[in-house]
Amino acid sequence: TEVAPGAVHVPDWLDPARQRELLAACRQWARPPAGLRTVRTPGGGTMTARQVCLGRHWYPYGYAPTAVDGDGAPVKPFPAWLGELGRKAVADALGPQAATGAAYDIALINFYGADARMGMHRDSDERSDAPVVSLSLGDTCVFRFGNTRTRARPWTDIELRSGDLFVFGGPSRLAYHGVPRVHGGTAPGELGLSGRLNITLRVSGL
Ligand code: MD3
Ligand code: FE
Repeated sequence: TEVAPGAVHVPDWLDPARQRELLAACRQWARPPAGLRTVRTPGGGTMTARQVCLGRHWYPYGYAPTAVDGDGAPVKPFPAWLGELGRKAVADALGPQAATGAAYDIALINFYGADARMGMHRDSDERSDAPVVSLSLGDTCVFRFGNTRTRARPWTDIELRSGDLFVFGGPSRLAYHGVPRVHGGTAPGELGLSGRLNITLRVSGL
């Protein structure tokens, strides 16, 4: 379903076996060095969702080759198979003509406990207008999709469940968005994940 121009939600895009494979990969990426860390904000706060990056390290607000707010280690490489998954996601959500641009080269993986949130923000640190691909695993969340002008209303609240794909291209690429709520204990039991993982795939343009 197209939620806004260029913003397409595909429920259940990953079948349970693919969800388990992606979760197993995330567990490896989360290990040190350059594993899961707490993101420090310029104002001295911390984000409640913890994060691990592939390809480049994201910090507020830019990309670096090493984990500047983690252990300082080189960021893990972005695997080719994940880039292919991103290209397939864009083709399925937006059509094959939308999936012909530069290759995906960055993944940001956010882990949410039941009390984690993400405030309304825009993703503007990439130098590319390629669509952002989002994959959800584990607990259901409320995803808040706003507008391109202000972090305030109007917005649309959508539930994202384990296995869902969301692609943000075109005019939606710079829309404000956030995660106001995670529904603890709603992950599919057979996945073996307590909490929520969101994997975003991006083209850095670097
Ligand atoms: C709309 N992640 O990593 S996923 C982020 O669930 C981020 O962890 C949230 O916002 C999460 O930056 C939301 C949906 C999402 C991701 C990236 C977007 C929506 C987006 C980039 C541009 C527009
Ligand atoms: Fe974002």
